[in-house]
Amino acid sequence: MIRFYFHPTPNPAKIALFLEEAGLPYEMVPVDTSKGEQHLTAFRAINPNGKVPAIVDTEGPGGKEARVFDSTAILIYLAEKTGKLLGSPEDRPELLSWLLFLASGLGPFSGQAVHFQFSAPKGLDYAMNRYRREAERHYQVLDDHLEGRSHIVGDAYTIADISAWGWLDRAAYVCKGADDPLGPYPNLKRLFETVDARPAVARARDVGKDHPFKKVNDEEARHALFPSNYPSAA
Ligand SMILES: N[C@@H](CCC(=O)N[C@@H](CS)C(=O)NCC(=O)O)C(=O)O
Repeated sequence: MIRFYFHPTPNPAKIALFLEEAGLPYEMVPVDTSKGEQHLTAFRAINPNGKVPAIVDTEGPGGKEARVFDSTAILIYLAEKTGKLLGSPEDRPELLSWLLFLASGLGPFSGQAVHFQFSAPKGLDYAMNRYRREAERHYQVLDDHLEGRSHIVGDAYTIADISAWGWLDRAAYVCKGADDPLGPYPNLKRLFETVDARPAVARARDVGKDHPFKKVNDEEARHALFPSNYPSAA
């Protein structure tokens, strides 16, 4: 059994999609990051970085309970555990390269682009432009790579496509104000639409639907999500 620590945001969404694709039994454990539940001692024992997603595999290596945190680590762990969505062994160098590109580039730059366009104080144009343009540059790298290819790695659907989907799903926020945010990247748009049409995506989107996650972006939420902005409280 997998315990899946979840909030309805892009990085946990990747794991929801993998679990649904693989048909692994799992129990969703809500972590309401707007209420600060990611900072609770019990959760920090599972992810010392205080972020979602994280999992506990009650039957980890050697039959022992194991924690895994960070979406890319979880995707690799679960893909290796199940033998699913890893692509072919010859493509492993490409898979690792693109997974790390997504984990260290597309994801963080997309996240910061959203932060500076929606949450940061007004007037920080340099930072806003820097992160948005870097996110768009990562879109372009992927779009160029996908020319003449059906998927990011090899010719099959893998965890690299799942990883990309998690953040591409938020392109309208990353590219604030754009009518068709993926329009300038036709190969990337095609990949997103191909993944997004999978039946498992509809199931992944339903994860946590019945839990009353906090939606209000008030002072409590800002303290919980951006604690480094409040050093005196740390
Ligand atoms: N590198 C991490 C990033 C995790 C992350 O930033 N998660 C966000 C949700 S998408 C989160 O927990 N935000 C709440 C917080 O930062 O306190 C991963 O890929 O899992």
